[in-house]
Amino acid sequence: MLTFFLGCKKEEISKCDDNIGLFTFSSYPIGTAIDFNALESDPVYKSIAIKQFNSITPENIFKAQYIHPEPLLFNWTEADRLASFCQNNNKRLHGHTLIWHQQLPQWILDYQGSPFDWELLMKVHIQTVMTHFKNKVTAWDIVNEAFNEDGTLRNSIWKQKIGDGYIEKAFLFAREADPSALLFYNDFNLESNTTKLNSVLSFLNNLRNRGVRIDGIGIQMHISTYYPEPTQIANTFQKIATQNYKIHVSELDISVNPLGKDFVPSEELFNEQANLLGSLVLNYNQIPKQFQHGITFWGISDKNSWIRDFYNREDYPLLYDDNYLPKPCYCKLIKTL
Ligand code: 9MR
Repeated sequence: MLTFFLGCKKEEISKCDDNIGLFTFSSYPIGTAIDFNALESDPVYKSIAIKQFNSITPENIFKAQYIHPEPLLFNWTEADRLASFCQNNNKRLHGHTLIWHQQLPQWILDYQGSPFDWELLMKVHIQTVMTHFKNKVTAWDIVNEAFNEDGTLRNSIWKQKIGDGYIEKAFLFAREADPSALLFYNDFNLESNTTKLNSVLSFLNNLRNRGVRIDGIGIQMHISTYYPEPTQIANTFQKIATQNYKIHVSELDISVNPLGKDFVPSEELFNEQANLLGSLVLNYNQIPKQFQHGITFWGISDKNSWIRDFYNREDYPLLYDDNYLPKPCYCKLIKTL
């Protein structure tokens, strides 16, 4: 029943046959977050990842909890397998994420030490991971979600232990570890919350004025058919690009049920989802080329999306339905790229 509403019309996807991927329609990278377990266990998932996308962001396995489980232990096994997958299939690997307040291992949460000890811990984490993936990861989300919605700095464990200067230090340590990697600041709601966007921009500009190199901003864009307005998205792209930051639409999904109501699927709603994606892409196309880092979807099929688990609600936020059939937003993407 749902598949009927979700599916593209056959003639619409005929342009995209088995050997052609989404990225072949685009002048900038088209990415997906990869759920490593799905990649290794689900051949359909894997073949779509290979065929359709040319940029990969690890959804979880590069986060400190997985990659740095003990003070002196780095677990490279899965991350290395993903890096080889990217190399073998000619995919860009976007590293996500080094400094965040979530998905930290217990030993970091329990760590006792002076601000200097914490700074050293952060340095070792950033530099060990970045050095390990030198020439394999071309860009990194160095700091993730450091701001509150009111534009103040989030009181994360890093801010508590090191002070407000932790962001500057994280970027400096990163640059030292891999001078050729692109360094990003990544956050959510930047497209809908002007106060937050302005704070992030003035904070990063201030760091730049002090000589810290920051290459780009990841706008996550966990958005919905209810908000934001396409003009807000356009204004956000404009504002960031005019201040000389690359823009990565870094975690795109479009919820069709953000309020978690009893869900009534309709063709109209999935067309609305497609139209919002279409206008986002048309606006992204307007950004000067040197600032287009790419558009990354936060998953492949609705069934793999974090949203269902996290919010415990029925939702269909991605390009493919639960049976891996392309949805109207997929067709719209091909038309607008
Ligand atoms: O998609 C990720 C999910 O599998 C994890 O359980 C979750 C843990 O908080 O993190 C999700 O990814 C997040 C990303 O790393 C940062 N921005 C928000 C994403 C969705 O929560």
